[in-house]
Parts: sequence; structure tokens; C-alpha cells
Amino acid sequence: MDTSFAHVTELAKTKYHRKSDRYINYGTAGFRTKAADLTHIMFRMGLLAVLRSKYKKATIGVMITASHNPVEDNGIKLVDPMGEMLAANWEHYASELANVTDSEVKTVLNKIIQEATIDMSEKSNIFLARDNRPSSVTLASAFLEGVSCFKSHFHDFGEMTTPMLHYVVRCENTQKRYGKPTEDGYYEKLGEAFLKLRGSKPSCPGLYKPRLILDAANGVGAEKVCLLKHHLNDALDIEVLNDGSDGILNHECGADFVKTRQKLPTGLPLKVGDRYVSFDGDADRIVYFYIDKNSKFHLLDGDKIACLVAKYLKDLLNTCELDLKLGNVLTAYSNGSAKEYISKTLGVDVACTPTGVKHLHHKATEYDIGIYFEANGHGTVIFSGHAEDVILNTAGNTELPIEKRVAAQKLCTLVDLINQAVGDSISDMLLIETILHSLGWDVEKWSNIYQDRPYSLCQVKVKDKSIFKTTFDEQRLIEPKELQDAIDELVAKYTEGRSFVRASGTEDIVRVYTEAKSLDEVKQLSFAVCEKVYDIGHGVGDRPVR
Ligand code: G16
Repeated sequence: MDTSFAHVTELAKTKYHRKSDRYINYGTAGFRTKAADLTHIMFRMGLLAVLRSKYKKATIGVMITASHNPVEDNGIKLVDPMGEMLAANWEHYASELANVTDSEVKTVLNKIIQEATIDMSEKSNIFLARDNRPSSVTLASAFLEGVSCFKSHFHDFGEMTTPMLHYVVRCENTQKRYGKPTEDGYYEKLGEAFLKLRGSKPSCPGLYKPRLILDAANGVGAEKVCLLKHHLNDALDIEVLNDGSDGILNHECGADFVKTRQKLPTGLPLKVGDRYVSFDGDADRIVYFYIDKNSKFHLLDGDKIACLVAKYLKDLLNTCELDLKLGNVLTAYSNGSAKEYISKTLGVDVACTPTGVKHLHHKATEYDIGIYFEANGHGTVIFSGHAEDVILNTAGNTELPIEKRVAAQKLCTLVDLINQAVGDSISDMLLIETILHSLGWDVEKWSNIYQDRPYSLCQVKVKDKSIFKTTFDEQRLIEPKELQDAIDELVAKYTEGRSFVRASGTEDIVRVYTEAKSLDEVKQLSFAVCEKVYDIGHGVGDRPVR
């Protein structure tokens, strides 16, 4: 082992030395920053991933991506054995290891080995994948050089979507009970479940048409959807655009752009009556949209998806008469109307957590069936072991009336269609298409289940985002107190006004969310709050303009 450590120290000081002493945190979704500043972090995370694997005695996943961020950024996150996000105490280890001087790398590794009592003679295995950013290839090499220092096994899957990586990790660690740990295994599992749910029902029931147009954000999802299509037997006609052949990743397109700007992406021919869907760069978020006959843009974001899924699952559970606790986890960014629809119209429990899949996912496990979606389109459904057993028994109970068994069989197949490991644009898209097909709905009918309260999502660049400290629910600032007082004063002037400010964990910005009774009021309030953030929070660059 000594030899490996000598090699670690040598590489840490030479080929992978830390070029800047700017602190970088393991944030909402791992490390994210300019790709050029990440090389030493990749190497160090290669070392850490091996320790994590030895500690868990399981395969650990690693994804190189900066998801919705611009193409010049990149990032890395570690994925735990069941395809979930890295445990919080190891996030601290990751941040510590990323930020020490080159000569301290060995000391921190030893500290982790001792604190976590890691047996270094244990086997280890790493699954690596990356998105289609040009920088991802070199960063992957740096990561693998870290892995190789400890002579660990690894499998490099090359380009994959983030949720596919989560999927293969979970398959591997469940001895393939979750599916085959390969890209083909992923398409086969989802394709089979999707076709089974379509059954022999006509392809165009009611208002539903099996055609949709995909804005793939010029990301890795484009190629993967083309491959998936071979497994769908033409049941769904997906036209893939913004496929990376000429556009720039996430530039004026993709789920984050469409949600934040509440407008159409570039690169799509728009037609009234068509159904559009946007993925983000690594295909873990999804939003739908359409234009109505008056050329008005309508967005169906994570909130609308959560509501559709909750309605469908609640209906199926009612038909089966199963006493399973269904719950919906949202965040502060969820529209007030969505919370009202889920709790009042559907009578389904709503819980709120801070931003970040890890928080929502964790909370969703408290239900028998936990649906979680962030308004930005990141989400999935989790079935507890108990729920899966009850559903399976009901589906197979020949003494029950046929409609109950059929509904339970649908739930069984949904378990296979849904990527329970993490929010997944491809699996979510197939789920939404299944629900719309089953209800015979078009996108307009879905959109009208409730009307969003007018809202806006803005961002302000500040000198130091770390000064913004929020309460647990992220709806109020603890610091700077002066800024929260100013926001309170502004919000009090508006009927049904709501506005909060928090530092992004993935970008160097502060996000400002605002709701009010009318769009004009939203614009006024949001502008006033952005001005305060800029003035009190030491904004950089141009002052917000009306
Ligand atoms: C990541 C996280 C999401 C989060 C988003 C934005 O998404 O996985 O949970 O909502 O960042 O986070 P923040 O507001 O802290 O920047 P992605 O799609 O970028 O990986």
C-alpha cells in the first residue's frame, strides 16, 4: 500500500497539482465549476471513489457532467450503491480532499481510512460514465488515474446519461434484480414495460396522439433516445431535435432554459397541436410545453408532472383499493397552485424539502409510494419494498375482481418503467406518455388541471454567494438579515406575494423566486427583490434592469 501512496503523492504534486486555492464545495450535485479548474479534483475523486467502494463493499458510480450548466463547465458526482446520491458525511470528505494542498492529499486519505475504518485489502469496483462535453474525456482520464493508484477494478461506460449510470450501479449492486447492468439492458427494461402498458389499446385514444418533438439540449440524451426508439416498436413517434449535430450544449435550449426563461428553445419548428418535450444536458430533467391556437406558450414543468403522476397513481390505488400511503415531495420552488391541487383536489399528502435530489429522494422514502419532483423537472417515484409486495400479491390474486387485478398489474409494470434510482428524462417521458395515452389526454387537457400562479425565476451574480444563508426550507434568509427584512417589506405590498432568495449549489449565482397575483406584479416584485440582492448582497456585473 505504501507504494501506491508514494505514487499518489507524486501525481498529486506533479501531473494533477492544484492550480488555484479557491475553495470548491461538493454542492447540490457534486463539484461543478469551469472544466479547466477540475483536473486535480477528478484525480482526487478517483482516489475517494475507491475508498468509498471498499468501505461499502460495493460498486460505486461516478458521473462526469455539469448537467444544465454551460458547455465550458464540468463536474463530478459520486453515486452510492443503490443508485442514490453520495451520503452526506462523505460529501464532507469529498470537499476536504478537493481543497487541501497537494502534499496534504495523502494525510486526508489516511484520515478517511482511519475514521471510516476502511480495510484497504477489500476489493473495489467503480462504474464511470460521462456526458458529451468536449472536456469530459480528459477529465475521465484524470479520474481513472486516481482509481488506478489503488489498483481498483473499474468499468468505463463512456457516454451515458446520468440516470443510466445510476441505473447500472443499482443493477450491479442488486445482483441484477433491478435489471441488466448495461446500456442495452436499460433500453430493454424500459421498452418492455412501456409496450406492456400500452397493451392492445388503440394508439390514439381520445385526444392523445403518439407523436412528440424532443429538444435534447444538444446533450447526451439525443443519441440515447435514438437508440431507445428501436425498443418502442413505433408505438411512439419521437422527433429528436437540438441533437448536438450543430448547436451548443444547453445554449438557448434544454429543460433549464425553457423553465427559467419560460419561453421556447431555439431550433424547433413550432406547430399548434404538437407536443414538445425538453431534456437537460445529461437527461435527468424534463419539461413539456406547447403553443396554443393564439400562439401562447404553455409550460408543463416538474409541478405539472408531479400532479399528473399523483393523479394517475391515486386512481390506480383507488381501483385496487390498496391502503398504501401515497405522498408527494416538492420544494420551495413549487408553484402554490400545484401544492393546492395535490393536497386539496387529489387529497394526497405533500411534503417540502430543500432543493437537491438527495433531500427529496430521502423524504420520498417515508411513503409507501413517494413521488418527488422539483419544479425544474427533476424527479421520479419510489416504491417501498412493502408497496411492491402488496401490489404484486394483489396482481396475482385470482380471487379478486378482474379490474382490481388489472390495475395492480399496471402498477407492477410501472415499477419497471420508472427509474427509481433517480430522476430520469427518458423514463419520465415514457411514464408521462403512458399516463396521457391511458387517460386519452392531449397536453392542453393536462395543462388545464390547474392554472399556475404567476411566477418568475431570476438570477443575480454576486461577489460571494456563501454569505447567503437560508432557513432549512429555503424560504427565508438568515443572513444577510438586512436583505430578508427588505424582502419582507417588499412582499408585504403585494397580494398573494411570495419571494425568496437562495444561493445556487451548481452555479455561481443567487436565485430569486417570486410569485404574485398577476404577471405585472410578479415582474415589479421580482425586479425590486433583485435590486436589493444586488445592493445588499454585493452584486457584480450589471445592476438588474427593468
Ligand atoms: C441539480 C440537482 C437538482 C437541483 C439543480 C439546481 O440538477 O440535481 O436537484 O434542483 O441542480 O440546483 P441549484 O438551484 O442549487 O443550482 P442538475 O440537473 O443540474 O444536475
